[in-house]
Amino acid sequence: MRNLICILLAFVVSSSPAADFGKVEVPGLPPMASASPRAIAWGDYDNDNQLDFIATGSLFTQLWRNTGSGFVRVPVSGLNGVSEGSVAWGDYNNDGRLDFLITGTVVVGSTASRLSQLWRNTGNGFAQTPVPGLPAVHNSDVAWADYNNDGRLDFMISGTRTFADGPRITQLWRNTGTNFVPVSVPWSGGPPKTRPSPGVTTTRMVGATS
Ligand SMILES: [Ca+2]
Ligand SMILES: [Ca+2]
Ligand SMILES: [Ca+2]
Repeated sequence: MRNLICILLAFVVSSSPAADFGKVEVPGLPPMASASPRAIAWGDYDNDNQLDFIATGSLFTQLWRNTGSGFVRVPVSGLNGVSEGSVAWGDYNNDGRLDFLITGTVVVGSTASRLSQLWRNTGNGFAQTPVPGLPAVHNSDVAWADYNNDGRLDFMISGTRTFADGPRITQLWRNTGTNFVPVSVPWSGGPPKTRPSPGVTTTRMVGATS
């Protein structure tokens, strides 16, 4: 019986498809400094059934379109390069085109500041869409989800509002159909800076939702 199990296991292993990954060069894609938090999000923003991606890193933000045989960079007018940020795709207005949220540190001249911006996919490019009251953050994360099942994507945002390590925020914003409004989420887990208990893990959420 033991020999039979070994033979079956050997058959399963030998008949399993081997993982076949190889490095794909993307000429022009800048390296990301290891000390700077960065983010990459996949999403088929032009609906050609080929996943594209947007990357942020050391004060850059770049959209790259999948041509089927490689990637080409697509300029987004007015989009700042950021570092210590996050980016996430989501079709917040249900027009069938992926939009995106981006946060992070931006430097204009010699002045560093933070941003949190929603960019709408117009079909011919992207246009920044104001979200009144949305806090600008860095060391941040953003994620889309329809938490209240009304058919409209909402989002969560977390991060730091100053360069002096605080104040930190984590907020849920509800999509009303015409705008976004913050939602009060009662917190009973202790002071905001309480560290998680041993064994508790947190998950960074970066991805596309269509
Ligand atoms: Ca595509
Ligand atoms: Ca959209
Ligand atoms: Ca919703």
